[in-house]
Amino acid sequence: MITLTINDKKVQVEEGSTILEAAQKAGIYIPTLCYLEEINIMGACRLCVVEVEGAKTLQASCVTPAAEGMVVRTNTPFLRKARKAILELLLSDHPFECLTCIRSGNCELQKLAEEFNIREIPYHGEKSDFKPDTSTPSIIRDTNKCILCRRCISACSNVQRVGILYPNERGFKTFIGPPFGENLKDMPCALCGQCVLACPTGALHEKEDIDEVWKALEDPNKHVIVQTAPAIRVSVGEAMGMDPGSIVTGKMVAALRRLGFDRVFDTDFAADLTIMEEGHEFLDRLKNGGKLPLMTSCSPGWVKFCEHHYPDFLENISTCKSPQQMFGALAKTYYANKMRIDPKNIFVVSIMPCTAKKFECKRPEMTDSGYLDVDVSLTVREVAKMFKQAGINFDTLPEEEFDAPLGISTGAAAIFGATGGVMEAALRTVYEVVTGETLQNLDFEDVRGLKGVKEASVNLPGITVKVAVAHGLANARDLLDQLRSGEKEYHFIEIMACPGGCIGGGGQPIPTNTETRKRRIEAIYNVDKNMAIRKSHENPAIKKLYKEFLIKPLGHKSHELLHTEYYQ
Ligand code: HC0
Ligand code: SF4
Repeated sequence: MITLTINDKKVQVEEGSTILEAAQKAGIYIPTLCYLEEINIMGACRLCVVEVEGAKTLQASCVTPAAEGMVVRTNTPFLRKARKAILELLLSDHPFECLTCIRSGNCELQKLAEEFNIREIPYHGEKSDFKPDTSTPSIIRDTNKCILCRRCISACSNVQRVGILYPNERGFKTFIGPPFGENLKDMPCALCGQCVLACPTGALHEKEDIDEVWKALEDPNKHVIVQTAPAIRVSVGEAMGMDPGSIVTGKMVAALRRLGFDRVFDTDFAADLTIMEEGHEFLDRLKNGGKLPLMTSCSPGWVKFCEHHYPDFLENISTCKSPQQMFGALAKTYYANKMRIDPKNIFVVSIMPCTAKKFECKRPEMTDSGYLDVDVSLTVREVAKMFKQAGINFDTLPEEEFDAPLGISTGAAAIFGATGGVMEAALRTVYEVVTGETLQNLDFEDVRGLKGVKEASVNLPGITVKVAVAHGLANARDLLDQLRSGEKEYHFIEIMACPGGCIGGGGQPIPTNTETRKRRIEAIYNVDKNMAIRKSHENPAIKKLYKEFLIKPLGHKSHELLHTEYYQ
């Protein structure tokens, strides 16, 4: 341990800690901007500067190691002036669009400008004038709002190891983006949105589709239905001001109903269906010598990443569409028939923790119902805005139930939202289908948690099935490279593009960090534990769907509506 003095207070920290960490441990606030815990630690913005006795210049506390006997001051008139000048310089090349900015009210630069009492900018001169990149259906890059903190670069290069964002040019002309100012559309970008979560301002954000949903809700000829992703029932509350990990399933249903949706359904229903189809696909490949390991297909960021970076594994990816898309295809066929509604008048909205889902629903493969299977996909942040626009007091809402039949689901579906959940749900079903026996312990602990790559094995008659789970694209790379080299062999693999799985998706509330991810994961497993049914094949609405419509897993209708192939 090291002892140093910060603002006359003795602080003990472990060797290797930075001054910033020591201050945080002592409850002393130092403002930061480019610093993002565990992701971006480079001392670029200098806002966290402190005075260190004996040092000739101010030191960036996020990168300066704490040392034995060090005497530090974090709050002096000179430091306040220096920090204010840094902010004023940043703001001198920042558009004054706070009132109309997507991050207004949740912008780190805006918060600091207010804290430092900045009422005018003393520096006037040339301003950056970049054209926003609106080339993808998922993410918008507005370089004029970029403060060059490089947090997005670290998220893309280190957390995801995709590496398509760079500093371009030099000096005043510097901008962060794909090389040579290319558009995201023309890059091997996964559209995962981890860069969006890292951005402190409005320079990177989702493409907003709220107005399109309001328009559909206002159209008397449209039957507008909504589906909610597994991970959002533990994060929508957070976007409405509740604690991370609050479980708000019933209130979320009530709020969506008050927005005017004709039916409030659940992606979890389709997640159970995915397990039926994917579980049988796995058994079919195992029995008939199909391509193994089978890899899950539900994370569109992962699928896009595979298409660009590991096309040799495309045949390994399950032909199952994601639950979002299975839901859409069924809504405009099975449900439309049942309700006697012309599918052209059905408008399907999904609420997802994801930016890549916006891209997925616009993929040309996703029109097997004869229409766009899912019309619009909103992020958690967008739906929270709709609740606020509608004056919904989330806290006081009653708990309401999803509508039947596309709202009935199991605990197995709920855990899809956490890394390892799809695998665990699949194993619960595959085991019972193959052995005909009741699984004694439903909790596959080995595939749970935040370890980058997890492994487990399950004994089925005549074979030990080896499975692996990776979350975050850097971990996916490690796993895929080991498969390519023959170092590892598995039968079944789950890959999710985002760290933590969908609970850490690019469409989740900001901030999303390790702490919020942990709390949301804990909540997801509590949802599962409290469900009456916890295995997908026991979902009565799914049984009925097969009886009335699909007939059997991997049957003709399933192939027509629920399966696809990926290529790029
Ligand atoms: Fe997910 Fe999904 S679990 S990808 O992470 O499979 O976005 O929550 O909706 O589709 O169900 C996201 C979350 C989903 C899908 C489901 C899968
Ligand atoms: Fe990188 Fe993901 Fe952002 Fe694309 S969306 S730039 S892959 S972090």
